[in-house]
Amino acid sequence: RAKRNTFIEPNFRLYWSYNEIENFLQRLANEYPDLVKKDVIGQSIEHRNIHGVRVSRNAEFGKNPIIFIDAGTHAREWAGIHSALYFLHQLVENSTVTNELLDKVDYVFVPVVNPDGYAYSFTEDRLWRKNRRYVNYTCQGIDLNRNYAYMWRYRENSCAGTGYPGAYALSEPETQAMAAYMQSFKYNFKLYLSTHTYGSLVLWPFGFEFIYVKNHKEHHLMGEKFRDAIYEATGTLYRVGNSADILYTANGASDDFALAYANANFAYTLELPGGGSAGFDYPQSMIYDLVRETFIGYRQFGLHIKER
Ligand code: ING
Ligand code: ZN
Repeated sequence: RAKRNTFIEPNFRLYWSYNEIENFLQRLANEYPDLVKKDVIGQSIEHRNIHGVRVSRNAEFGKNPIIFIDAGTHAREWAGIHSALYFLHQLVENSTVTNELLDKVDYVFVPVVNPDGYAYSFTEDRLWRKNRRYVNYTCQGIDLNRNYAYMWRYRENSCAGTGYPGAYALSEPETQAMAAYMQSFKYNFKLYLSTHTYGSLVLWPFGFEFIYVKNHKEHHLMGEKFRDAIYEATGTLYRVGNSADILYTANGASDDFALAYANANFAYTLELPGGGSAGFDYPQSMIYDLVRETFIGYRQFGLHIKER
């Protein structure tokens, strides 16, 4: 007998605490055991669980092409976390809308790569970015998006507010958890999306140097689908391009790692639109519109992967 859909629409007009996010992920796993599997992929510096969520209609995960989506690598980028959570919610709980996205594609989410930073940005410092490793009195936090094991420390090295890559590649439990989780799928990804804010940009590799990935034309095309669908729906205009060209170079980032080390066919960093006084502190009053807008873009990625 078909189960009645009795879920209570989660409140995407609010920012959720880490605890609320964990409860949401657990609820999805409990309520949709055939569709959703939740993994604890590791623990942060302060011993919080880092969660991964697999969504697939097949009993055997990864029979379909896999799309891997991360968010919350940088603590203050709350709008990215909630956009990923909303996409996950739509996939699982609004299947009349997302049927087309699940029939030929499997999804992996790590919605909060940096839970310590996220919690810290909630209670102590709204603009905190890095993880919560104590290095020394003047240097606190590793930039997790400089700590991945591809071209690690190719350029930067200082412990400035952004960009500190850590003592060695994958020195941090958060990036170790990500690398191990990627490996657990045998590096068999079609598409990797790393969700950040801000700048309204769709960035394709490489980021470490002014070098274009081999299939940059298809990267660009897929990015334009994301851009055009959102522009049509809401008028928000993204730019699509190479990270180094249209933003800046960055080494040890997750997208380069996913592509060059973890073998993904496509990898992007998404910079969602900015808001608030610092750009990263996107106002809560606007978050519901943003997560729905970002969904329109994520959907295009799903459709492109499904149809190629
Ligand atoms: N931006 C990304 C950063 O880690 C980036 C931009 C990613 C550039 C990957 C190049 C390669 O700095 C934010 N907002 O974090
Ligand atoms: Zn970021």
